Amino acid sequence: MVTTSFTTAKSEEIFATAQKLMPGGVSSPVRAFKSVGGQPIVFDRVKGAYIWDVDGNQYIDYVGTWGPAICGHTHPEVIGALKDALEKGTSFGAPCVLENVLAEMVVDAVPSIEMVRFVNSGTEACMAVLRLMRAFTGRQKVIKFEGCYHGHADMFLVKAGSGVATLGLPDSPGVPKSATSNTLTAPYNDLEAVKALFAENPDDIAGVILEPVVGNSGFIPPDGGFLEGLRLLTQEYGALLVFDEVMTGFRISYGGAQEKFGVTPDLTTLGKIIGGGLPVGAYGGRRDIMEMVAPSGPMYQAGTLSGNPLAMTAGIKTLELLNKAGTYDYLDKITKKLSDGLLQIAKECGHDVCGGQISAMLGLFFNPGPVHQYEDAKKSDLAKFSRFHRGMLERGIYLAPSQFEAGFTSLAHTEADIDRTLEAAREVMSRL
Ligand code: HOZ
Repeated sequence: MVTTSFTTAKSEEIFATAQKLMPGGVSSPVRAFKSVGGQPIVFDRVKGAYIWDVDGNQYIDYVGTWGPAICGHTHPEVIGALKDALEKGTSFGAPCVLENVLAEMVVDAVPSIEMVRFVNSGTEACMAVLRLMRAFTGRQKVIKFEGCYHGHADMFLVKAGSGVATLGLPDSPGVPKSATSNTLTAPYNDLEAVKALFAENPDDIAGVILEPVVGNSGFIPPDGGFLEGLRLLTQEYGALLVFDEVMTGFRISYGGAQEKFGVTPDLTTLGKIIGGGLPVGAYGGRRDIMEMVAPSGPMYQAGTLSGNPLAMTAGIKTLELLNKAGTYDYLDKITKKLSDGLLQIAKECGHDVCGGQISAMLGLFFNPGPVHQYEDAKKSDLAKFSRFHRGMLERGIYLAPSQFEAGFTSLAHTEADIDRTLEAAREVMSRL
């Protein structure tokens, strides 16, 4: 195991300059390592399941650029297709046939999606879907869950997960009260709380949006009956059900969490994997709702780079690679081996932990559990997680720098990678 040769001098030097140029030295908060301490690692290149920093250290990567790298980084078929597409141009700002190809793949795969609109990020997709929920129902209020993260648009920055949870931020300054006055919140997995909100506002709720499997307060699966209950409640009150599958889409299964759990929402947001590592997002759903979107209908939403040929190409190739027999069995097998192994080692080393996995998504809380919602996740031993994170980093294992983020595996992770990770975990856990 690598411990003594671990140096990060170049990373530190580059990050010192970055801090003078960019807020916190980063382009997105979670990666700043604020909650685990130490300095972020500055990376140079990626390949397969591995990532190399500017000091030459190699890591097994369980962040996978926060989800998109499910086929492994720089897959030769994705890169080859991108090189060909690049020669033809990076952006047309006009229709291209690649949009049809990816749209058809998404429609075929995701049970709720009959029509789709491509955008450039998950944030954009969620922002647009909220407008669509309101436009379609003519209602203003929306229910979101504590610790779920739907991007950084004003109306979602209420009890949000991901960076907001990681940094322990209260609601963000700069968000006007008027923007969030129609955002109602409930604890995740608490159907009674949602029932109460509907009973109080029977004619005012446009819909319910959630991560069907939470990845932004750590990994939290839905309790049995929760998704089904939301489906029935929204139908009863004439509201829409929206699954934010930016993280879970094409990861939990090819058809996402909605396919895995057999619950079909009215609308779905996607991102990450469908762009194969390039900036992309999408929202889609029932045809009668999607036909509200301009220019078919009156709800306005637009984007210069939306549906650009590079993002479409990377997405198409990535979905082609995923849509093969055995893909998800493999992802589930190696991820289960990792998750079970971590839980077992932690227990043998005397730590109170809980966690689990579904397909290629996993989590481990330093918390006796069970964790059903963000309030439970918050009780985790964050100082212990920080020491664990640092120890793993020093041994060549790159984990998300927050207890409140999920872990991701890819088709490029081998059994040997998992064994090496567990060996490192045993060393670290025995000294925590
Ligand atoms: N929203 C991402 C995690 N859920 C964080 C992205 C980043 O910091 O790069």
